[in-house]
Amino acid sequence: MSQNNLRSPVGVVARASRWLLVSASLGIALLILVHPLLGALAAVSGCLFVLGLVGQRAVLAPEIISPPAGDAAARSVESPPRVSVVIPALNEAENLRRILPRLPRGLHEVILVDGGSKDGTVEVARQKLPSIRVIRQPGRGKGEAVGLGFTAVTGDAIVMLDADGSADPTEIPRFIDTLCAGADLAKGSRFIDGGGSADITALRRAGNRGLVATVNALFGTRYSDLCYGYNAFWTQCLPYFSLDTPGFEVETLINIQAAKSGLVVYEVPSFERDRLSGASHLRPFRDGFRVLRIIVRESWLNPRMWQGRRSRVPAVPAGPESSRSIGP
Ligand SMILES: Nc1nc2c(ncn2[C@@H]2O[C@H](COP(=O)(O)OP(=O)(O)OP(=O)(O)O)[C@@H](O)[C@H]2O)c(=O)[nH]1
Ligand SMILES: [Mg+2]
Repeated sequence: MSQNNLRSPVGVVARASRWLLVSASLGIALLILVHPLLGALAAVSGCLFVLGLVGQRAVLAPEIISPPAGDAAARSVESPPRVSVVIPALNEAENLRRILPRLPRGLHEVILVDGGSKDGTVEVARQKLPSIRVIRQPGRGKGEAVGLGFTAVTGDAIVMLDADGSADPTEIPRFIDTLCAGADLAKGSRFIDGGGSADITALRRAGNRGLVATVNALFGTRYSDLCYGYNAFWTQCLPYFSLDTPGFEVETLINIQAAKSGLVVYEVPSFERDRLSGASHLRPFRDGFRVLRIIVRESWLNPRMWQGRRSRVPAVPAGPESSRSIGP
């Protein structure tokens, strides 16, 4: 839908319902933050949310647009593709010691973006994988780290892999198979058949559910998961992403911008393990609000959102991947 269409009656309904959704989300967020006594606010917010949802659904329902970049056959990548793995890491020496040997053979490159670790992360990484490329991150934040890693990639496909051991490196071939099956973005999901999590708390699960419902309503997607760090995409899709956010909201941003750009997104079942050792860097409330902020911002920026109606197709069945090799 173009800018002009946004001035039509349909566009007005779309904008109004977006306002409703945004104000409802903010109301609910405020409620959680301040006090449960604000039940009235919750009720109003809930009503607004439902109204907004109905409005968005009504407007988005007829929109089905072909993807501009989804034709895998038209993509000039080598077969099999050269796979680059980008690993953001902050004090993950013990975990890297255990996950790097589990990477599949045949990877084109592994890029570690170190956020100034003090525990010998870089040394351990070099010891376990001498070919690893290390980038020192000048600032802070996972978002900044993966953004830096992406700019250094020389392969055809990029896999984002956390360093804490929660993402199983033997699932990488499943993500690559999904890209080769026609996806632009192979998006890991813990909440479809074959996926799961041993790591997510009830609070985070609820937050993720609310945020994913908001994104689906606003952007016409049918995602089952939103804030999950295990994803893969073709390097050629990088221009569709404008990753200007430093923190944990980076995955949400990628998922939203993929939808807004009409990229083909397939969800891939993935099992999130408990982090092997060390402490989480994520703070649920702070980072939850940052995710919400990005959702709101993206719903106002450049309303290409109307293009994004991609199906959720787990292209490759879940199952234990062997230590099979990928790449040339
Ligand atoms: N380079 C860099 N990496 C970071 C930074 N913050 C987090 N990371 C890495 O990003 C990945 C995800 O961080 P986690 O702390 O595991 O966050 P999470 O997976 O969302 O939360 P948990 O489920 O609690 O583990 C890990 O590999 C971290 O080491 C940072 O500031 N710089
Ligand atoms: Mg983690």
